[in-house]
Amino acid sequence: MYTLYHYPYSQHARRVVALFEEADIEYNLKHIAMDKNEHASKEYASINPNEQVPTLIDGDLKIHESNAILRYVCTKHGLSEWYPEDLEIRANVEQWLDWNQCRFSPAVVDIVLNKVFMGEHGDKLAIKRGEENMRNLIPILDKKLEHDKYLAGDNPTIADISVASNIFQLSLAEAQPTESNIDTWYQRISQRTGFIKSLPQ
Ligand SMILES: N[C@@H](CCC(=O)N[C@@H](CS)C(=O)NCC(=O)O)C(=O)O
Repeated sequence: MYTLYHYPYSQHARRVVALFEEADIEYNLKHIAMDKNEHASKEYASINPNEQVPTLIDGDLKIHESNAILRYVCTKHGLSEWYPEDLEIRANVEQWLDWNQCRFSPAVVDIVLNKVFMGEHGDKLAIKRGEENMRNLIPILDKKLEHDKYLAGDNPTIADISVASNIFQLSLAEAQPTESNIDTWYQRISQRTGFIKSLPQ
């Protein structure tokens, strides 16, 4: 059975839980107490040298990088509904997975880490940088969803799970986008059972 090193307030870890739940795949969670700096312990660094959650263990295989984990699980279980094989649809899934990691995530982390988790030690300049970047990023996402139900077309994929995990994260800082296309899409994806089960209790 899979073991997932996890922290409930990690959007990167939650997106893997959401996929497991959606696909009805069994898994064990190992809680890494990030609030107690457990991710920076020697023991955990030997599992994930980046000192980050999530890490997936599948037998002798250890994988970090949440989107790589999503792709691995889909490929291993043939979850073509979540990771479509059609080349054009797949290209869109890849595009939004990478957009989420390279463009959206840094802005989300700037805002949520510094506003919520760092408390009074939060970096005000990082919050400002995150908010400025968000002003460019949110219209890109909103426009994409103007005519499409989901990020890669008519059906939800791991790209939606991945990006939606960051939208929930923004809600922790009361910074969730209110644009109508994003809101309509987020209502769809966030009402799915797997997504709900991934949320912090
Ligand atoms: N690119 C990584 C990012 C993982 C990540 O940033 N995890 C955060 C929690 S949401 C973490 O462990 N942060 C601790 C740190 O960077 O020191 C992924 O997608 O898995």
